[in-house]
Amino acid sequence: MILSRPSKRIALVKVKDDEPYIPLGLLSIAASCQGIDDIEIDVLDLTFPSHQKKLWGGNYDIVGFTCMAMWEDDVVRIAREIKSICNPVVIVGGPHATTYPDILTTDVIDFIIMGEGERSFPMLVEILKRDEWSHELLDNIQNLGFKHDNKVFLNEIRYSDELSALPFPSYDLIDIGQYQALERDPKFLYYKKNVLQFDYDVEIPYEFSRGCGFNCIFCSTNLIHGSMYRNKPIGKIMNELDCIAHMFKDKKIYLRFVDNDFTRDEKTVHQICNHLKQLNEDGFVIGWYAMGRVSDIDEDLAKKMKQANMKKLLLGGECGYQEGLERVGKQTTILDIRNAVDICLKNDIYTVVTFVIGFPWEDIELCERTINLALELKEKGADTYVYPLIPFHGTPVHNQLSMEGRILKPKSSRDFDLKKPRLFYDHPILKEKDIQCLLNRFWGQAIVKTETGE
Ligand code: B12
Ligand code: SF4
Repeated sequence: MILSRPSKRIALVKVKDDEPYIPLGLLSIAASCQGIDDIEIDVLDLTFPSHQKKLWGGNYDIVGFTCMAMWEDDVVRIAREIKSICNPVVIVGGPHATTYPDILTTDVIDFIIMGEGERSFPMLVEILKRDEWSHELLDNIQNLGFKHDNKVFLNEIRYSDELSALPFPSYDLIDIGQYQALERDPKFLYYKKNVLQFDYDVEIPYEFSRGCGFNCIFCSTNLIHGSMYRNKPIGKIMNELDCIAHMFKDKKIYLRFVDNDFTRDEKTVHQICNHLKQLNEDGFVIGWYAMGRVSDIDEDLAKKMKQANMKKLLLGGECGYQEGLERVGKQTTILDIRNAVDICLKNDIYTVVTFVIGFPWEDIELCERTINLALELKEKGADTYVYPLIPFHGTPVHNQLSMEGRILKPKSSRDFDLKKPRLFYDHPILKEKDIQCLLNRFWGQAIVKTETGE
């Protein structure tokens, strides 16, 4: 029997990272190509040495990278290396390709896909299969960025109106055992805090909604998935949860809902909770984690989520003073934050609240008010984090600072890391050392409290 090589070999790549996780976006666009004949897709997570080897030796025709802001330098470096080996077509998608389409001017990047990729990526693959393509053909692909005669063309970006047609992500393209092993590697503290903290085997990401309907000045999610909140029909969600439960039935699953606002649609959340409770009663072991909005949390919802085996809830606190919340556009109140935390802790939900300091209008006193609220909630029993503001490309705060000429170019894209106590722009009042002192105060006090068990 003669085995013929598929006409296009495609690698979908996530660069090596210090926080390992299953790249859901790549699994979703891989699934969107299922109807295309004569292609072969590998999803490669370069955190694994075996995947690095596969990329270098795989003789791929198309290499698609998912890219967050902090990965830009790695993506460009690897694209350059792989171009010199087998000269594939290089496509970049994900948050950074969307919010910073200028990345397309890099010589080794041929195409970008901005926003959601499930419609545009398979259309592009179909065209690339022909080995020659015209400007006119590319013009018809929404969300695509391409180059022609040394000029960059960015097509119109469209977001899905509803999610019923989204494909079930190709979880079958990942080796779950590799991720499970990684999660036990002491280097990866992030996972220790999630999967291991609650004694699960492996974290599986899942998404049932997109958009959030708000427009906080520091957030780029609206650009990536659109501003309108919409979710999959409940029947589809239940089917997909069943599929995940069965696919990984020999594992204790730690399900990560990646939705911006899990708690947004009360009816759907109640139905999801009932279903997860039922799956656990049927013998599957599924704990889960989600991100919610403080103003959505009430006693009834918290009880329901706890009964369905919710292990952890992340809430965006953002600011410790009301005027800050208003200027950020969060549309919540300080009272909402305190209430939500009280309710979650009362219902024995492990609650994480994140805050941001260093907004353009803030002085030390305002930042301290945020730190004080974070410490107050920590003292009550929540797990709180305070991060410096990173003005990501395309966000309202970035646009404003950029107009004022205040954005500082980092030495490396890896600096776009919230864990680094940095100032990413020329702040009118604060200096970088102020941010460092403020964060030291938070972490110093936070650690003392935890260590002494106060
Ligand atoms: C879950 C999550 C995490 C998880 C897992 C990360 C992940 N990307 O899966 C964890 C907790 C690890 C994480 C960490 C961080 N995150 Co995060 N995270 C998210 C979140 C909430 C969901 C991501 C997701 O799975 N979405 C669902 C999938 C289906 O969508 P997607 O990945 O965007 O993919 C779609 C498109 O982007 C596109 N696409 C993506 N890749 C590709 C590739 C190709 C070739 C193509 C054609 C298309 C394409 O098609 C996909 C389908 O439509 C997003 C916000 C959001 N709602 O998207 C933030 C988000 C991605 N995170 C963000 C940030 C900043 C971070 C951190 C840097 C924060 C920090 N601590 O410093 C870290 C960095 C992580 C690291 N060290 O690598 C930012 C990125 C901003 C930016 N411009 O880069 C986002 C957008 C949140 C925000 N508020 O703006 N994150
Ligand atoms: S921070 Fe949350 S509420 Fe605000 S725009 Fe982003 S996802 Fe929406």
